[in-house]
Amino acid sequence: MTEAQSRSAAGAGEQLRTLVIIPTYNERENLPLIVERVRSAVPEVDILVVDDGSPDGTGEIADKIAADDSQVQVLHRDQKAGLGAAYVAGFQVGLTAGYQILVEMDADGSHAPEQLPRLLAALAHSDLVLGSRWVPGGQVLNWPRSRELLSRGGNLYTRMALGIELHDATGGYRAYRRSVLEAIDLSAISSEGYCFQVDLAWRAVQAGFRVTEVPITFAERERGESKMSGDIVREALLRVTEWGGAHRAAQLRGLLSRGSR
Ligand SMILES: Nc1nc2c(ncn2[C@@H]2O[C@H](COP(=O)(O)OP(=O)(O)OP(=O)(O)O)[C@@H](O)[C@H]2O)c(=O)[nH]1
Ligand SMILES: [Mg+2]
Repeated sequence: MTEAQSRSAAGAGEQLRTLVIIPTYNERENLPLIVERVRSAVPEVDILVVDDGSPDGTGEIADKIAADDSQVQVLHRDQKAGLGAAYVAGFQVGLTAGYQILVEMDADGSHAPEQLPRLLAALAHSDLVLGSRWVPGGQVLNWPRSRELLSRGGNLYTRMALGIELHDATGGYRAYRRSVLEAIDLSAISSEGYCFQVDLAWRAVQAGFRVTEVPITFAERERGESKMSGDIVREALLRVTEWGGAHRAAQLRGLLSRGSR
């Protein structure tokens, strides 16, 4: 299907082959619940669980679910290598298998599968749809004030450093047209935490794709442990600053070379 055909198919409400990728590390309590919710909210989509050898047995639970449901697959990786690497591996599997739409979703229930149709519908007029907590209509439930400030502050900083209009570039509930992921050199991506999300959104914007945001309700995880760490925040801050600096320098060089002509 050409890009134009797939766009009009999405516009007409026709179902494009869609893969929801769920990375897991120690999510044994959450995984069965999230898979069940995705399967009932959007029965036509397939699911790929990408487990990094979770010591709590999440991988085996995923295998059991997959054995009973042909729409669920599992990718096992040897060791915890970060969210970004897990998604890159998942995207590669999905692209090779021919999926037209690839979705990112956390396993811990923060991203409501019931809101997935809203993200998929917005692909009719975009190439990458970000589920956004920080646009009107978006919200976060049960987050401590400190976490909200970190996310809002991180997004404000990202917007200013990169000069982009996105309000939630760090969020991890999103839907990509395959063309976006095909255009990005996935093997060059080494970002891990939230920074991975900014990295992909930034590359998509720079490549000229249409990136839009739809409001979501994000709920704090109820079960299991967070993998969030100070290192993840530091990685994001450093890299966004570097990308912003490089971008501004390129803009300046462009201006100077025009001026000297
Ligand atoms: N495969 C894999 N999945 C990971 C890794 N780190 C985190 N995840 C998963 O990525 C998703 C997001 O991680 P979370 O720990 O929920 O991160 P967060 O949402 O920032 O933090 P909390 O919700 O506060 O716990 C979850 O489904 C995790 O299980 C990893 O190294 N490998
Ligand atoms: Mg989470």
